[in-house]
Amino acid sequence: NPSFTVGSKSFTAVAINTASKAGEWIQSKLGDFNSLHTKYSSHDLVTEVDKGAEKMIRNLILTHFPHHSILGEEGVEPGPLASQQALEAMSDAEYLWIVDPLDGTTNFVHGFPFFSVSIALAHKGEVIVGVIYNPISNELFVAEKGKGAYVKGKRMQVSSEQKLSDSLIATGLPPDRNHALPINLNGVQALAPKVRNLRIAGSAALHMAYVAAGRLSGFWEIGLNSWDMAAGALLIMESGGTVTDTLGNPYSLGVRNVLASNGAVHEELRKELTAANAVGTL
Ligand code: 2AM
Ligand code: CA
Ligand code: CA
Ligand code: CA
Repeated sequence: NPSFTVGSKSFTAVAINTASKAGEWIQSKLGDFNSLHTKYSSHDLVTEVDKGAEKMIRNLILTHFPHHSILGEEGVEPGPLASQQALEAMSDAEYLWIVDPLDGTTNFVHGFPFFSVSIALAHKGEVIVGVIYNPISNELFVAEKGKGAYVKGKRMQVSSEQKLSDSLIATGLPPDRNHALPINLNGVQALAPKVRNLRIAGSAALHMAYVAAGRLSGFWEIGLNSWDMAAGALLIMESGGTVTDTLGNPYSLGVRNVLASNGAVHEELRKELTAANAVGTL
């Protein structure tokens, strides 16, 4: 079993402290930032706040653990190939921090208050700590492998819905308009009439934290990256839920097309996505 500390320093305490500091800074910049750039297209935004938050997070982590590796969204060239290559290049690291400094940039830019900081720590490729912080609701979601998951100090458990027709399910609309988006829209079209309702709120990490907290019964999305999911996946598994890819293979850091649920509706969701040609091929 990996330890959660080096000397007296707790990995989890550093993850919590770092996510909180970055989140408070991001919140202070809401409606007060200048530079806005697009990465691939007008759908894919990045701001000085994304970059500043990542810098802050890197510095804080490296202050405590100078020999650890860090994979952060803003340190990687845009596009699916570069992000897969960056993950592979770092897969040898014993301790790898996986960071999305601001998940939900589009929401942040528009002042829609649903975004988060996501920080995970993997030991030899397995996520052992996951923290997601929503500065607007002041909710901190924390999981340690084998030790459960908590929001604001309260133990979380996934929802109890047994059928899709009783379930609130979330997804995302990926910015890749040519490939990932049409695949995901197949799923939206097929599932919308079958679930209680769908939510598309714009932060994959927060959607996953909500599955862990039992506020959503499931979530799927095509074309995500490791930093969107690493913390959320551990939160869900430690809350009693199930995380796979859209084909049903177990979660790992390399998963791009994710299916997460309370477990009970997992198979029903997977079948619907398969029937709708919405599992993706990335
Ligand atoms: P971001 O805000 O950190 O960029 C919404 O569907 C989700 O898609 C968000 O979690 C968003 O993360 C993510 N996302 C944004 N750009 C993306 C891209 N180019 N490829 C895949 N996912 C992306
Ligand atoms: Ca982004
Ligand atoms: Ca993200
Ligand atoms: Ca981001």
